[in-house]
Amino acid sequence: MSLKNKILQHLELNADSYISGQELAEKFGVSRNAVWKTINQIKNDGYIIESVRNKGYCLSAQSDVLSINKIQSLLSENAQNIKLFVYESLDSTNNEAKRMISNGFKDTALIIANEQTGGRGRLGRSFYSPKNTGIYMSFIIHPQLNIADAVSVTTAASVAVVKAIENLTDIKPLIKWVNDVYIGEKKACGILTEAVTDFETGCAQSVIIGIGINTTTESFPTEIADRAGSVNFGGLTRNELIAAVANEMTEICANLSDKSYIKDYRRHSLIIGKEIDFYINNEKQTASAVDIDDDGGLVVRLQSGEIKTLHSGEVTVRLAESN
Ligand code: BTX
Repeated sequence: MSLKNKILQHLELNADSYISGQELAEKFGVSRNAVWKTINQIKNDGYIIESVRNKGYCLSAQSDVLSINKIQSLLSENAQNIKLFVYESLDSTNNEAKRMISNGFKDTALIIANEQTGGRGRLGRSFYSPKNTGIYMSFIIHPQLNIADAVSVTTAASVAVVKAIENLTDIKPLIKWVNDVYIGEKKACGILTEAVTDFETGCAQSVIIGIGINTTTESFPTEIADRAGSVNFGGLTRNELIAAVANEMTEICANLSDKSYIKDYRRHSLIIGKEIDFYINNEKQTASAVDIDDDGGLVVRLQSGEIKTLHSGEVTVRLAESN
């Protein structure tokens, strides 16, 4: 480990308390001048470090710089086996996950990027992923589920995100079927799940769960500015939110078959009880959203009175009718 990483790790483990240059120099067997130079390098990476004469250096716990050490230290015992990868920039964390899997990667992992240059949404859409102000990450799991059950992982991931946000803030996020997380009337998170299938067994060999969360993004491209929003909860760092989502995901995935997360999904549904529009065979249909079934399907009542369950697709909420 480089001196920079050693000092950073030590400051992170003691965040918000002062450590003298002398203590760091003795601990790592280097001169105080080397410590001073290294502290400046760490500051240049974006960390907030206060230096006070006669007290030393103090890393602010509010430093919002992605850090493997910090995330690792916040992972629960059950989540400790997740291998963490943090990148400054990637085309897409889902693409990186696919590259790793095709190179034979077999572990549970979380790939995180500080920005994505080609962040992907569903159906070939893009996900705006600017530097420093969002979480762009992909879990790789190997659940050996059949394809139908693998789909439920997406539902589980949206529950993990809302629970993580609720655990750390006073915000009340809601889930818009299938898997968008809304804060107020703005989409703050999107989830893209992709499976690598074993054709012989018909099982999802590996599942990639890509999660994009806007944390402090303030301005969005014009075409999405009216729909996109951020979590933006003062003092919440990306490292904390990433670890909280990973901890929730670990718990939910360990009990995926008991479907208990569906209760949480229903509780956070933005659309149950609302009038919605959706398309079947390019034809617009209007219905009332009645329930979410145990497989994550959306149960709707059509205007004809017929009850139908949707398993995929896009719905829009008719705000005027639904208040
Ligand atoms: P989606 O197709 O439901 O959402 C994409 C749509 O949402 C876009 O067409 C646009 O209207 C809007 N949008 C684009 N960027 C944002 C944004 N930052 N915030 C809110 N709305 C936006 C949702 O697809 C799935 C997105 C998954 C993103 C993650 S990030 C990590 C991983 N890597 C990757 O390439 N994708 C996933």
